[in-house]
Order: sequence, then C-alpha cells, then structure tokens
Amino acid sequence: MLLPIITYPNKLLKTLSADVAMFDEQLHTFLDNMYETMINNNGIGLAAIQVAMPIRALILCIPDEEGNQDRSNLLEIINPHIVNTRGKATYQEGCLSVPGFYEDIERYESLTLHYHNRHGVQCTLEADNLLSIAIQHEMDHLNGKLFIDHLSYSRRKKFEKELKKVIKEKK
Ligand code: Y12
Ligand code: CO
Repeated sequence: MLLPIITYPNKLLKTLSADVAMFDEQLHTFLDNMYETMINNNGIGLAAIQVAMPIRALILCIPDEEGNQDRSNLLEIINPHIVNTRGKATYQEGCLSVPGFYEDIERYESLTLHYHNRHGVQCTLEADNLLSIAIQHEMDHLNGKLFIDHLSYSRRKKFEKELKKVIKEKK
C-alpha cells in the first residue's frame, strides 16, 4: 500500500520519534508499505516520520553501479545508534520531504552502526560513502531534523525564499 509522504514545512517532520518496542506483523506490514512508497517515489531512503509514523525506523536501498535498486539490497534499520565515526565527506543531498531541493551537506565519511532488524535481532553495520551519508540523513529524521537544518543562515534564507516562490507558482 502506498503511503502519503509529508513535506516541509509540515511540523510533524520536527517530531522526536520513539523507539520501536514490538517487532510484530504490524511493523512488518508498515515496513513493506514504506518500501513500496519509497520506490514509487524514486527514493533511496525513507524514515517512518516522513509517512507520519513517529517511530525510530528507516529504510535504505542504495542503487548498484548501474543505478538499479534491488530489494535484496534493502536495509531496514530500527532503533539505530552510531557507535563510531571516521572522516568527513560532503555530498549533495535530496529528500522526498523537501522535493526539488538539493544541497551540499558535510557528514561523517564512514561509521559503525548498531540497530535492530524487523525481527528485533541486534545487528552491526560498517557503512561508508553514500550509505554512511544516507544513514545520517535518515537518522536526523528520527530526531526531527532535516538536511536543510544543516545549512548556514544565508543558505537557509535563500532556500526559504526559493520555496516561497515555488509555492506561489503552484497556486
Ligand atoms: C543523500 C542523502 C540521503 C539520501 C536518501 C534520502 N533521499 C532520497 O531518497 C531522495 C529522493 C528524491 C527523489 C526525487 O524524485 C525524483 O528524482 C524523480 C526527488 O525529485 C523531486 O522531488 C523533484 C528528490 C529527492 C540521498 C542522498
Ligand atoms: Co529525508
């Protein structure tokens, strides 16, 4: 089932999401719906709050070298904690909740992540490059933060001005 994606400036995106306690059938159906929604919207990452569910769950499906997304590469990450970080990298980020805007954001180049999978099993992941960047982007959503919240004062002002123009043009 496709879920509606909420977009900036919807205040729900500022929510601090809560830990997942039940790794049950309801969670599995919700994760399946998130995947369908993300792929349908050409996304590579989606956090639960982007579909108005305030739980600490995110999914990622990084395309391969040919640009193809395969469900076998899907990561379902629940209650994540970054336990180690290395280096810095800048990447042009986009977000399904901020459609049409892309900005260079600096993040950790690589990281070690502890999380639970859909069955509640504790997992460890070593991530670098785009996977590391996307994990940090999606984990920000769990804490009510968007990539545009990383912008400098002047870049943020420019973004808000451009957004107003886009909204006005749509009316
Ligand atoms: C860097 C950091 C984090 C990520 C993962 C989360 N972002 C996305 O998955 C963004 C997807 C996206 C898709 C769009 O749709 C199309 O390209 C057809 C899009 O375009 C518009 O909204 C017009 C914008 C974002 C990725 C990279
Ligand atoms: Co996002």
